[in-house]
Amino acid sequence: PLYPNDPAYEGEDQWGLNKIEGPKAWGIITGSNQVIVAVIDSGVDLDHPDLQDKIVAGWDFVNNDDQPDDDFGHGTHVAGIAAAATDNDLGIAGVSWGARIMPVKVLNSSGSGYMSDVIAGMEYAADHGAQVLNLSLGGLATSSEAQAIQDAVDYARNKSAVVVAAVGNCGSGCTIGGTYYYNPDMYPASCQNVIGVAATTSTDDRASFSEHNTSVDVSAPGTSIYSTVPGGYNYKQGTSMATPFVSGLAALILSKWPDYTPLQVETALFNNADDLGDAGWDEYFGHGRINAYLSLFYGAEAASSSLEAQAASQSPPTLDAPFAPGELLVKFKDDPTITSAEVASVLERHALQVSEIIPGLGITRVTVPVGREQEMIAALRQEPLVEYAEPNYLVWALE
Ligand SMILES: [Ca+2]
Ligand SMILES: [Ca+2]
Ligand SMILES: [Ca+2]
Ligand SMILES: [Ca+2]
Repeated sequence: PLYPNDPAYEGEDQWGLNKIEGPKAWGIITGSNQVIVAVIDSGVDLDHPDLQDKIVAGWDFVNNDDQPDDDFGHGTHVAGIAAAATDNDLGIAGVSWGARIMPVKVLNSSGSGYMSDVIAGMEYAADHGAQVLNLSLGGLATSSEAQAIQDAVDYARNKSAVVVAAVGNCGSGCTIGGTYYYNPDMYPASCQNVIGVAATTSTDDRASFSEHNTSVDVSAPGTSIYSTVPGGYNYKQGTSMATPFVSGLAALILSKWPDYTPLQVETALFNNADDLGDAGWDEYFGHGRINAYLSLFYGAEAASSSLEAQAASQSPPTLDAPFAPGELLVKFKDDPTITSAEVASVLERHALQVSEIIPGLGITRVTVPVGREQEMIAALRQEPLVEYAEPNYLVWALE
């Protein structure tokens, strides 16, 4: 085993690192600086002394600038858990000592944002070489209406990026946007090809808030988690905090096995997790609490898609999910015989104003009269040229 000299680790403020067998894993590999973890969140404190040397260029999709600083305090915490500067006699240790952090700001100073920015952020990260996408955020959507975020997941995955997302903190019920929800499916965690992460305690119990449903693939420490915050360090809890433990471990796996596909990384994580609760996969812990040492030591051999199949067989719940008023996400069919004039005429017929085109995926954000979103969605879904039309869901930091 290898033990870092960071004071918070030595002072036993970072129980999660020992729980996942960090020291034994670090004895094998401490993490390559060739692996980039995108923290798609509220930004990162770009000059935090325990992070600044780990940060690569990113983007701020909220303010549309190249300074994705953290004005909410969530993304900085997430970044430190996955990949703080480690063994530098300062602050905390991260799961991957070497991985670099790409800050991608999609949540505003209140910790909320739009699915359209999450999609654009995922695409940006995948296009700029991130191999792990950490999404400690989520929104409500029905699976039939979450095609835009699924497209972004698939886009990233086709560029060999592993997508890791928090399953949500409404496991004992919660109020979102004035409506009470119990254990709702959160997106992107509920998309296919996403590693959904639940939260555990220092005694390997489920954190009381952690959601339990088919989106749970694995679990990781998520209570009393000490990490970086803007200007210092503090404790937070949430599936948001569990998620970067998995992202950091994915970065370690990719350091040892650089040619692994996302499926092989998932398999290494799933097959080598410490089973908790009922034997085998269960909806509280998924395949179990991650084990960094075993995931590295044995590596992946076979594909495991049982959970994805299980998730696909569930009928989607109907949710009155909060969305951006007066905005829709529309995708036109990817068909070279469709002319731009034909697209323009559809837009014109429905009096739609284009606000933004998310380039790689060809998803268009359009404005419609406030209050008429559902009516416009129904009308657009009748258009032969339209592949899908959906609300622009609101998303939140899952703390
Ligand atoms: Ca900025
Ligand atoms: Ca440190
Ligand atoms: Ca999954
Ligand atoms: Ca189990």
